[in-house]
Amino acid sequence: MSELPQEILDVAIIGSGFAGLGMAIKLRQEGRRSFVVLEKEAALGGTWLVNHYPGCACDVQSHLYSFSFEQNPDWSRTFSPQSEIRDYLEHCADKYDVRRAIRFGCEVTRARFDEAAACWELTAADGQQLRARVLVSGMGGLSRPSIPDFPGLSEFRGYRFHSQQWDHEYPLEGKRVAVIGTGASAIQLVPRVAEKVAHLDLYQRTPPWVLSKPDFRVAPFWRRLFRQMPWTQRLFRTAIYWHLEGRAFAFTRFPAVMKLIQPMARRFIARQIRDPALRAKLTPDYTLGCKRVLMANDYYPTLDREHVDVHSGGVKGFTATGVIGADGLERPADAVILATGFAATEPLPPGAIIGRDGVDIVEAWKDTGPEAYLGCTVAGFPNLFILAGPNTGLGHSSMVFMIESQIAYVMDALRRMDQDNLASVDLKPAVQAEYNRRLQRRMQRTVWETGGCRSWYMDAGGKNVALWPNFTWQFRLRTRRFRLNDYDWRPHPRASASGAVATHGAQA
Ligand code: N01
Repeated sequence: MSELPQEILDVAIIGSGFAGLGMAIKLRQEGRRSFVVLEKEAALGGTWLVNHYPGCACDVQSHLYSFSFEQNPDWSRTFSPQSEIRDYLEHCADKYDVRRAIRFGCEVTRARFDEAAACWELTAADGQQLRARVLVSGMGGLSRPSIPDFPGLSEFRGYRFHSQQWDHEYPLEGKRVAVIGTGASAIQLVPRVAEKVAHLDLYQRTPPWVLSKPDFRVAPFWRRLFRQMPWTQRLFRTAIYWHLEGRAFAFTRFPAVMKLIQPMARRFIARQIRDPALRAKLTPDYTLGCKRVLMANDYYPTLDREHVDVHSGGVKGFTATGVIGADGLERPADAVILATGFAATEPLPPGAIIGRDGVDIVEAWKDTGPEAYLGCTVAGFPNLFILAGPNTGLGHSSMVFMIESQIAYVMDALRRMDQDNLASVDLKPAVQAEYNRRLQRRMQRTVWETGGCRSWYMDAGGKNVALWPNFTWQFRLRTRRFRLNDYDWRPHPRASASGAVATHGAQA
């Protein structure tokens, strides 16, 4: 292990997806030079780099699912494919000159707050160490694949991989393949896999509600218009924003409205699935919106094909040669694709983030589940800012909007720390508790709580730790200013010795 470096950087950012990259760009734009982005992969892009399964695309309109300060007139479709989003992020890194701040292949395995020096000590997998005053996590909540502990899985001798670890080298042609899961990833990849394989068995535990996807090619006329008159694109973006924002009414305030959309979704199934038994299997019994509402035009037609079978009830286990369904029957499989989602309620492994008094963030969250203030700061973890943290996810709009709101909050915090010569800011436990008490009270009225389903938004205790139960503009308003009153803080030792912050006093 290398020695601790003497230099203390201003900011260390973990991850180079929308969150980490957006943070780096804002730091650069403000003329800050003392920062680094630590990226475990060999390239940037975060979730849009590592998820590259066939059919991978965004299910939020690209003209909104992009940075507000870098609108792209050249999106090829209303919902762009993964490769285009990854290229867009590459473009942003170059245009805003942040690539040189990224250390690729640097996986941070441990971050520990050093109370005396008021900085974070980071250790990477290869033993490299660095220190930074402020740590910004851009790791996202959906980066750790969830691989259920299916009985017999390790004995399965065929090929298997998770949707996030797609192996494009594996030839699917002519194979008998099992796909497990019917979430957002599965419905995108199943049609592409079905095109190639001899037989596909899809293991569904809970059917999703699926609506048609208004996915169109963006005609050259519109691209030209957006390029030549950028205000037209801003107008378009604003229209999409408010169109989607209107849905928050139904998701968070009047879930009964969701039931009015269900007949339309049922008709969508009926139009595309001929067999009544299969239709019944694919029709959810919970309120639309309780789990993520999915959009696809080719999912149901794929399930209606002769060589595709849907098996309800999930998976009982595995044998060396196949999968045992809920009906107890074993079906042979050459390959198994686990589209089983992410460990969203356990976003960090134990030992990764150690705060004040040596407390592990996993331990701090033991009783409450992941919780933060504005999804960003956690009591006992000074100078740590989490982007896309607990309860910032959305069921109805673009995460990039939430991320940009939080970035503005972090920038304001940095300015405030500089201005007042603060060494550390640590969220007051009472602020965190009150914020989350109100948030969870607000949550009770949402479709995620009342809709009669079990989703990945909930932790083991049934608490929704993933989603923001309100309008996104309300989140934007709340994150506009960093309020020092919400924090205990310590002045910088030099400032305190010189009396520069005497009027504030140390509250740590
Ligand atoms: O994961 P999921 P995902 N036995 O958790 C099933 C984002 N995303 O990767 O519904 C049997 O939704 C599970 O069944 P059930 C988006 O936020 C965005 O598809 O729990 N089955 C479910 O069917 C999304 O919500 C895009 O009963 C088991 C599936 O596996 C999030 O990522 C695209 C099981 C997991 O579905 C996650 O999506 C893709 C078990 N033990 C993803 N455990 C965009 O376009 C799990 N399942 C932006």
